[in-house]
Amino acid sequence: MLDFCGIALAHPIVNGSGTFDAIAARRAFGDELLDAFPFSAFVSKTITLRPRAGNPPPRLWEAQTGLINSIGLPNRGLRGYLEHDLPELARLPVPLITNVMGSTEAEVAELVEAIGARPEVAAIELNVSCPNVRTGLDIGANPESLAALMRAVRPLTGKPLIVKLTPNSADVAAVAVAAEAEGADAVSLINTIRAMALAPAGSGPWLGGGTGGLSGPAIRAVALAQVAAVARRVAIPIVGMGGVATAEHAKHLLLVGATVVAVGTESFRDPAAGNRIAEALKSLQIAESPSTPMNESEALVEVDVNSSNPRN
Ligand code: RRO
Repeated sequence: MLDFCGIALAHPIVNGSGTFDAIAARRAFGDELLDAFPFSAFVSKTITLRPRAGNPPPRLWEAQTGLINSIGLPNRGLRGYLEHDLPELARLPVPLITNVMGSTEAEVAELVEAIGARPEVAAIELNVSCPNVRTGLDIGANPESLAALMRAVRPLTGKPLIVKLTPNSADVAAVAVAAEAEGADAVSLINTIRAMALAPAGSGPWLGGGTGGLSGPAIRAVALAQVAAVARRVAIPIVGMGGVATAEHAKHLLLVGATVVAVGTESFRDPAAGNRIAEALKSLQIAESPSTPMNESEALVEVDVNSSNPRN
């Protein structure tokens, strides 16, 4: 068992928020899903205080080496989540982490207080990094505004608070340091990188939201660099993610200092990817992160020694 902020995890592989719909998966695959749940904890899609319809379609663009999404946070809102989704998610065989986002401190505070009061929820992830709504990004790109948000919400719950950082900031490590200083229990990164695709006719943006967030293989090297940079500056656990599709990819994030690794875009291609990666990781014999995060050059040496093809 792995200890993550006081939560016992059977292995280090979780899902990235919004990339695996556990309720739909149960409908599609039946209760067998419970026997072989792909992740050691389930992170919910982001919820907001009030229901949101999300962005106009099209919402996805398949890029050559990744996926650009402009989903725009469709969700039932806090009340709908508590009434409809939480009872379903509480039946999952793994701890539940609820991801929340607000456009003001007061909204985030209301969400944290309400979700924090629910015994079904093991931890709260604060999404301060959605690239597809204006207010989501601003807070997480700036250490001072994130610190102010943390000061407002930290006293409202005893549950672990995980801050989901944006890669779209000048200095992601400075934001992580601010989160830690104001009582975050963990940070998670990276969210998607702001990106754009033009309609094939060249007439304008393809995505209904104009721009979107890039995920998948294209961002793995960025994720590795940002997780390494954050690990050098904070002592709290890190959930590393970005383009992980194999156990080797997960291992690389663990080597540079992540405690837990999230799988996102790969689950769209292979819904069982979480289990596949967790199993393969066991045979790589690194189910636990190194006690001292490596710096980039140490990590590169390790990767070169242990990987048959470090370029993949
Ligand atoms: O819903 C989305 O468009 C979305 C969110 Br909340 C997020 O955090 N990251 C992302 O790529 N898309």
